[in-house]
Amino acid sequence: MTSVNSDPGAQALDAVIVGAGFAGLYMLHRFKEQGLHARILEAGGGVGGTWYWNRYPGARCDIPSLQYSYQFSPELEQEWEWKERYAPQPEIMAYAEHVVERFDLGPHIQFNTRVAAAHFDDTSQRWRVTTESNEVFDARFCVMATGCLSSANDPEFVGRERFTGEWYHTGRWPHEGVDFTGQRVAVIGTGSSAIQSIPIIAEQAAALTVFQRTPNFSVPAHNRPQDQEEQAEVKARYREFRAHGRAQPIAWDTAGNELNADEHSPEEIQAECERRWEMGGLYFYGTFADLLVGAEANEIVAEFVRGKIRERVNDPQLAEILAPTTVFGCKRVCADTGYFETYNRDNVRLVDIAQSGIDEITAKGIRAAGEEFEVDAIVTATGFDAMTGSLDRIDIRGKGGLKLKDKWHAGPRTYLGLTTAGFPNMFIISGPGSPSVLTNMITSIEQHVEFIADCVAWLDQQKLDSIDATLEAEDEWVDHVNEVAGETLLLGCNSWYLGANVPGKPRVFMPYLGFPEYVEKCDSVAQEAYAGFETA
Ligand code: N01
Repeated sequence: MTSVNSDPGAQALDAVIVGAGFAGLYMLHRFKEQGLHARILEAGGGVGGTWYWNRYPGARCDIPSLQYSYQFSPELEQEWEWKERYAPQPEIMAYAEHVVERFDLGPHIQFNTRVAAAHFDDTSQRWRVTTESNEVFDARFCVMATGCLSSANDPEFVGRERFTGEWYHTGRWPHEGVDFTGQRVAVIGTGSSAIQSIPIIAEQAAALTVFQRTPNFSVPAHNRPQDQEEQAEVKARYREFRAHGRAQPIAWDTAGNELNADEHSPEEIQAECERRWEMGGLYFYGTFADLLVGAEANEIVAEFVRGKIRERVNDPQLAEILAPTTVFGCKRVCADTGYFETYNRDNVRLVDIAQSGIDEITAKGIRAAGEEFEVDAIVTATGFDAMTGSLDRIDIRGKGGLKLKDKWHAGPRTYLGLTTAGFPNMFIISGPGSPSVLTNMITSIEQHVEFIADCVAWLDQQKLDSIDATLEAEDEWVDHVNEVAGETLLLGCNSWYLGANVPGKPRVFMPYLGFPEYVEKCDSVAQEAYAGFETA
């Protein structure tokens, strides 16, 4: 049903989509196919979302590209040729740009347009979306495709304003690149972004000092040029290959072992761990079926990877500082290229700040662990205000002027991670409470988009104007997400999954573990005339 524009000064649309990452692009494509008048509003100057901003050296995906890619179009799957096993950022950007061209999305994307507010109008039952430059859109649907890892986390370091050198954040990397040749560089943080960029910065810089608050598990990615035979073989059976991926808990094929650790002999355990080491990176999630739920299974894998760190780092004391003591997978495991070996270089130093953190930033560098480190450039690889950060930065108000920030003050609450009660016709793609960041993001995104597109088509068939989650359904879903997380080992460390990386953020486990179960739930909700929603 098309309702009337309630505001003559506003541009009327059927749907505003916020963000031109992989979620926004596919949402636009689906809406366009359904004949909806939709537009993407994108803060950046190009498409790609997190891949547009994260141009730091070494940025690449950690799921093989043959899987970390769209599956909605068999033609697209066949025509795109991946060049590396794990595509680097420029190749992923080129893919996103190709998608825009191929599906003629360009005319419906407005760049350099940051959304400041989205308010639901109780009278017209429409969304009024305002940009930072005061452009106003009036739309029946508002889809937040704002991404899970797009709001940079900028810790408030004391003295930050005093620093006279260059300051970078991996998540907002200069488009022209940075040449560190001959410079003294500091990197703060040792998450995925740091682990990918440190080996490359170390090769360029005169001296590199890394400030580590918590060590991370990382396994060599074994990146290499894409094997063309493998690519042809996968393309020949892409439907079956994708279906198998979608049937896995993390929505991609890790060639997961169906047995628990205790169903193996010690020799078999060792062989399986070595096999995973050869497969590389996140294939380690498939080592044992009970990896994320069984403490013993987890410790076996954790200790195996610690052993490898001890082999990779020459100095035994340094190796101990670099070896995590936490649950394996409690924070997202990293896939690296020569990360631990980088600490064997003469120009690299690790500073353990686990106890006292960074004391202050000075005009010339960083004071920490009782020393001042003089540097020319500081790279903060301090991550993101994940999952809720980008929504928080928009003034979102639902029925009766209810602010999303107020509703979520004790932590995000959603139904299926896709909607939140009191905000009719607003959808969130890969929101808190959806599998999102625990899965192959592109596969999750496609499932969400298809759910939303089908829901909009159903509303029109039923001649309904709007849909809103009920509080009861939302409460039940939030309890269920917590219950599932509570059965795992994932609550045991200070991860961004829990919001623990951002001071003051409520500690709530945000993603949902279990892609196939999630899809089943969404399918049954749709089949039961959108159970758990009320319509008008
Ligand atoms: O961020 P992170 P990231 N003082 O939050 C430290 C995806 N990703 O950008 O652990 C000192 O993981 C912080 O320390 P601690 C992927 O899902 C994927 O690296 O909080 N240090 C940590 O070491 C990933 O999980 C790829 O104690 C501070 C680091 O900064 C997610 O994005 C590549 C600090 C932040 O690590 C985030 O990764 C890159 C402070 N005040 C990212 N505050 C792929 O491979 C934070 N830290 C696809």
